[in-house]
Amino acid sequence: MGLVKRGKDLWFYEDLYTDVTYGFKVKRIIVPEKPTGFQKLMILDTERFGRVLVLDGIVQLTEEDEGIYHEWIGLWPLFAASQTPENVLIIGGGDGGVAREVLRHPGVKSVTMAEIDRVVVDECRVHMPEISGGIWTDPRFHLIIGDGAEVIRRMKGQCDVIIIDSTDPIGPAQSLFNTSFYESVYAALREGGITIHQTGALLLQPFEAPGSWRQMERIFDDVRVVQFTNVSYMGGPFSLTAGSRGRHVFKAAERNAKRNFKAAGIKTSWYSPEISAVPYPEFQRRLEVDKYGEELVMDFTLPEKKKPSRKQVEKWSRDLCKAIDMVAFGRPMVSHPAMGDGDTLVQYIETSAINFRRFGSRAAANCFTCARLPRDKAAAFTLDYFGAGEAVGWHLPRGVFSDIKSVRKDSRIFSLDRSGAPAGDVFRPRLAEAAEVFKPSFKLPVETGFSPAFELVLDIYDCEFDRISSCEAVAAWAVESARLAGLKTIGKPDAPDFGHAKKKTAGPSVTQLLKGGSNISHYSINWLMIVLNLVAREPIPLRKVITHAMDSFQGKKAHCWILPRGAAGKSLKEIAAETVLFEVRRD
Ligand code: AG3
Repeated sequence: MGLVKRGKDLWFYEDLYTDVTYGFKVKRIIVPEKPTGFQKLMILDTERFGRVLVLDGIVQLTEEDEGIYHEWIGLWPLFAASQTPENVLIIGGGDGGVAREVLRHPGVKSVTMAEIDRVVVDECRVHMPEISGGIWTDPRFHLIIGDGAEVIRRMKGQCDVIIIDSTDPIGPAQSLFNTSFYESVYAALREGGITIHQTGALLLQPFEAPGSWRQMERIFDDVRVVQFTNVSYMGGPFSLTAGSRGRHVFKAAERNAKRNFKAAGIKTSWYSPEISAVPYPEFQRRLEVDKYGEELVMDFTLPEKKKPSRKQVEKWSRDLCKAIDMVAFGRPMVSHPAMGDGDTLVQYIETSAINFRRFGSRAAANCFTCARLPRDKAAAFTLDYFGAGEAVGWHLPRGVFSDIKSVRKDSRIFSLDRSGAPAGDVFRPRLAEAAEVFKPSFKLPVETGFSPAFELVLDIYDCEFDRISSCEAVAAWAVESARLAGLKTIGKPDAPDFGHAKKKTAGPSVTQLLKGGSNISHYSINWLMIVLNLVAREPIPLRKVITHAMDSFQGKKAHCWILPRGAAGKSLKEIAAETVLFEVRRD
């Protein structure tokens, strides 16, 4: 909405969300909105908040309450560390507020600020000089105009504290929210060092802090969220996500803070080591829960002459949601109401989807969650519901950011008993090279007659935000992908927005129903990845389909599983031997 006239008055309304906003009365436009080459900048003067810096329609700071944010993000990491923080790196922070706070610490010897946008630095210095205060004449302060993601690569092991004072992960700051950036932050820290990153409003951007937490937890030795509240970042509890190099750094954080704050002898208005910055328990729970993607894939024998009807499968999908405590999104889709051989039912759930199909007397069901999955409950409920006989389960770690060897170790293939628990031996998929799988001599299980269908499970990492965040783009990709695969589509791709545009879910989902199969994909805009499942009864050109998906989303790495589906009369060992896992890189 931006600037809006209300009667005689001019108002500003923030543009961060599409369904909620807040506004304030504008006294004067100090810098009318203008492009900087990276983003749009505007500075306003307001009655209530003083001057306000707005980037791309989002409030970055107000003179009235900037101290709250700058003290917490600037001072929390300085005081939490056990060593004196001598070298500090700030990524972003062009207004100078963080540098101002950091330089108050008497032990700090050097502060480098890497800001990509010179216009932010210049305009704030002219129109809001109090924000940066005396930093410009402080010999300890160094400014680099450049991409923080590049600057940091040159600073191996040099920094005690790295503060990432970025905009939200849309626009120029996107490259600061992915795994390779966090890896370079870790590499730039000294042992015992701390990094901290602004990660959004916990309630209104519910996937942002968990998304960063999840990536950071795989790289840093410990991670924690610091919660504070100010007025100008709409939505109440706001998050800073901190990571440490060294396992025991945060365990001593509170104790260190009290001691170090006292020793530093500085006066603060908003930060205090006595104030608990621990997130509310519900937010902590979400951080823990949203860390994992898991999929349970089940093939089981149906009781003789029992072919479940569409109604029965629909009820299974609804009741399974209840059993695993997930909310169903929208209504189930079916490729054919008769639910004959290979026909598919897909039900989106709050974090991904569940689906069912049948091949003769074998049923094939998947339960996928981008959150912790109560696996045994899902299996027990399903096997009991359908009165299943002999059953095979694959338990796959999805979107876990691990190396391919750990992914293999965590991909389990087992027999399932009615309690839902694995019974007997547990197998792992066969690890293959992409080159082997992409050779014409490689045969899919449908080509050898091993099984009536196969499933390609694909996790694509490090995709480009713009390519994965639009429903239209992902829908177009799904159609093109089916065409390349030579698979017949049924109807149009279903790519609903269950709220990702309003930041209520982590990303869009798309389902393209196919004759005898389906392509069900989910796009996580915080993890910058696509997780896709393609089931088909016909062979497909694997290399073409996989590289097309990676090219379409500019993904850099993919983990791919191929699973035989619906195989009857095969031993668990044979099924495991037909299950292949491989990695594809696109450099
Ligand atoms: N940088 C963080 C602004 C975050 C706004 N986002 C939001 N309200 N969700 C501010 C720069 C101040 N130095």
